[in-house]
Amino acid sequence: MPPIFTPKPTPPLVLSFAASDPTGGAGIQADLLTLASMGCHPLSVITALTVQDTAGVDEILVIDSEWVMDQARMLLEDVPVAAFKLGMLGSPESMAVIAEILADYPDIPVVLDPVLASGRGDEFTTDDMISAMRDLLIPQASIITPNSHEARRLALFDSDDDDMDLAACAKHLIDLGCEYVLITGTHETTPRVLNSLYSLDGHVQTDAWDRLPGSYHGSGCTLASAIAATLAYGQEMPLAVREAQNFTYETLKAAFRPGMGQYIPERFFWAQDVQTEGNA
Ligand code: PXL
Repeated sequence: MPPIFTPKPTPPLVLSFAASDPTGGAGIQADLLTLASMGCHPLSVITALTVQDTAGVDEILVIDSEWVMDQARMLLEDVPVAAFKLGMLGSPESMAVIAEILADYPDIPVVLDPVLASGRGDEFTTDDMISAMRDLLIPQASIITPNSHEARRLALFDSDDDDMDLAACAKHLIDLGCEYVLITGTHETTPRVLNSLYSLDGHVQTDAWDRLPGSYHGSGCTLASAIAATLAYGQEMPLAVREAQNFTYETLKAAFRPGMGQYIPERFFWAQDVQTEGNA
């Protein structure tokens, strides 16, 4: 008798809206690697192309918002998505069409990484985009994951209160309508990196991590995708956020430097271990 073919169960599907980073460090490539490494199947809608190397971004080609919409709509008619992840979205028009799509799937968790600039300072955003993010996307997000610079920029956008500390910024962002805010502390001067999670009830948890020596390209994309993966597996938010940080920390410890610029997180650190053991 021929062997009976039993189809394998489909892993959780996570749809990432993001821009291409040819280095594979950040952007959609970071999301695909992270989601795959965490056992999800990644779906992708490309919002922009960048020309960059590990040292910086040279050019950005924004994809027309109609194309962004068509890519997503066709996919969503076909397959059931367990979580959405939003990275660099390219234009206020694309943000508007993505907001419409999210509104049609209100039960699917949304992880919004409010990418305003690269970690190296390349600027990605206009005031129109910050407005669209605040008005259309943050209200639909299950969690947003700004670093401390992004949290201040997003919160202070409509405020003159320069004295707002990060907890006050978090409250301001929660008031825009998202369920959780995770503010990452890499850019602060604390001895350890402090990542703090807030909800409508206020401060939920702070996780502290040793400062690693390198400068990393794509750590924020990795963290946000890892949260999307853990949510797609049904984890509750506080635990999802902690597990995603754990995963990200491992990728940074195993990071490599392929060119003359920043280090790239090793999203398959666990496969490397297996390989080394196999060769021993
Ligand atoms: O890390 C934010 C980010 C997101 N998306 C793309 C990027 C970067 C940073 O450089 O290039 C495409």
